[in-house]
Amino acid sequence: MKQRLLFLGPPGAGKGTQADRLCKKNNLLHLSTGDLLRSEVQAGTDLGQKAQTIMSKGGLVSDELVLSIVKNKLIGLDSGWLLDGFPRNVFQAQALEDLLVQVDQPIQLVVFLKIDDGLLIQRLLARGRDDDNEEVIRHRLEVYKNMTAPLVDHYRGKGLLKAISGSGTIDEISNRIQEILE
Ligand code: B4P
Repeated sequence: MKQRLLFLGPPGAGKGTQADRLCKKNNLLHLSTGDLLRSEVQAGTDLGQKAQTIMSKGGLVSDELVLSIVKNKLIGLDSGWLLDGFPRNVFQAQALEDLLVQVDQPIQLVVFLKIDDGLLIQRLLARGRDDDNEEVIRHRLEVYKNMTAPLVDHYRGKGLLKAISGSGTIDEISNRIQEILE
């Protein structure tokens, strides 16, 4: 099975949910930049304080902060990994590629979870995290369309992307992902 994966998709597509399951089952390190940033916020670090205001409005935290977190986790790692919610823009994707060349661990597969806006909004409102209110969700979707969606073509062009539908039950989506990982 592929050991170096990236999950791409809009907020609420199920990236975090599926990444968590897959990593537990296959012993991969789950690297969610959203979770890592929320831990910094909770711990009240300088980085967390800088990130909090941006996250509560649904914007993207600075590339510099996010990259420093990811680099610390990836360098020296000897297990497989799954990147969830990172990269979020072309600059982060390029920086990631440079880093992965350095550590000689190229991405093996990018899984793109496709899903309609209506379903995303419904799911996120039902979750009700601090940044899950309708105004902030709509802004996160705009940011996704402008900044993150171009990565779909970026990875498709490299022959790394496989798209699956993100609608259906959590088990159905896990099965779809399992099929493309074999
Ligand atoms: P993230 O933590 O990445 O938030 P997200 O995109 O909303 O999460 P995700 O898409 O994983 O949610 P999931 O589908 O699992 O980012 C939050 C913020 O952090 C960003 O807005 C940004 O400010 C900052 N940030 C993070 N990474 C960054 C980066 N690289 N650069 C800059 N800033 C960054 O879950 C959604 C809900 O749907 C859950 O309640 C789940 O239970 C439910 N669900 C999942 N699958 C379902 C299904 N099949 N059916 C029904 N419900 C389902």
